[in-house]
Amino acid sequence: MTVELDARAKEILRGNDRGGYTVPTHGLYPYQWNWDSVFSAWGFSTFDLPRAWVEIETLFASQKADGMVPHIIFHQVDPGYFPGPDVWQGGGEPPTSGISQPPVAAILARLMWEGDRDAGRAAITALYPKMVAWHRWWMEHRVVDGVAVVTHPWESGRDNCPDWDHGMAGVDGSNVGEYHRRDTGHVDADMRPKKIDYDRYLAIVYAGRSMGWDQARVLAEGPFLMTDPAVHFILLRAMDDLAAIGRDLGQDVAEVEGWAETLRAAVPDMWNPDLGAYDAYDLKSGQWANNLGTGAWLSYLAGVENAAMDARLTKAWDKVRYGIPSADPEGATFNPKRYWRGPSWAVMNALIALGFQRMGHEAWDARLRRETADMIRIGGFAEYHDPLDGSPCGGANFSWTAAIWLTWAG
Ligand code: 9YW
Repeated sequence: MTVELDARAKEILRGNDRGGYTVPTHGLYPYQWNWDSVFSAWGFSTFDLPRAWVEIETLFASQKADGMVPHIIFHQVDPGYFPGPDVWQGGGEPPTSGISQPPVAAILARLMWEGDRDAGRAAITALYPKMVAWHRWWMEHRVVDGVAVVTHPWESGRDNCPDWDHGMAGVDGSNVGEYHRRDTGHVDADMRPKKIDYDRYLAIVYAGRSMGWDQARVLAEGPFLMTDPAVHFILLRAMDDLAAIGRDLGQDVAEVEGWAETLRAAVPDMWNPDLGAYDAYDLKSGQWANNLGTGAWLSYLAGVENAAMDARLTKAWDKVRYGIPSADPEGATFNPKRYWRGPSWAVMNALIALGFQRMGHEAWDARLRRETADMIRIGGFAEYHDPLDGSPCGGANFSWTAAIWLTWAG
């Protein structure tokens, strides 16, 4: 069984390879997505290391002059996905979107590099200054008072999770006109964000576009701005990993270490005492999200933990059977099949497990790995899974789920 799943996972990655970059899955997502691509690279690194490094090189080839690495790169126009390059108008050749995605590159590149330094030396040496530039972009354009923020739910990678409900309520989506969604033609509409969400996603894109994606203006004037503990902890961990890579390469890492210090010093500011956990905060309306979600779970990744929160989190985990739920199972809006509002994501479980490993939570790591493997055995290489019964949700033959099987779960 395991051998068969290994072979199938490799087949999926090879099948989603479009030559230098990997699509998340055929049909639903026909372009290169930033963090999907890095997870795919990690997956490739288990059986084709040169191909793995090429994946990250292709991603960074679309880095903007200001250092941003875009969230989607539209290599070949495909009518199967909306909104495409004509809507985004993010510039570039190939064209890109106008926002970024969680900066996991340094975290996984370090693992790849430490797995085989000789094979990775040239690639990591070329990549290092690009990753520094991207992290500088985050510090300059997506960190407010030391805390990481997102200017669009898509920038967080967790589109419709309950974290964003307050911020989204403040976005006027009534003027976006008629448009034709393609996602619901590929997968069950009950597993996707709702129309009201899409109207607002588009309204935020139109606002950024009208500012010519001037990122200082997007931050200051955009219609959505929330702190994101998940991105914060990912960025903080990525800073530590980037500094480690830099030291290995004999670079002066003082600037990177300084960024890590800034982010670390602000961790207490993300603590919501009423929730008893790290939480997202809406900078527009001044409200906590009050959601026990992925952000809290990712704290371990950055070497942060809190005994009071541990108990809250494990209680939520115990309510489901297959991995970490993307929203609190006891929350009023929990839905085990609707995208980021409850389902378990193999890719998130793997990232959370890297945190457990960092903090020496071996039993949690083993449990999460077992549950994720079981979920994939039940539901296959789906985009994500129902955390109650492991059934497959969203798109099938998903690159990042295949990658997680090969690197950690399988
Ligand atoms: C979208 C590709 C992307 C992921 C995101 C996920 C979803 C929807 O799909 O975004 O249309 O961009 O939320 O994390 O990168 O798999």
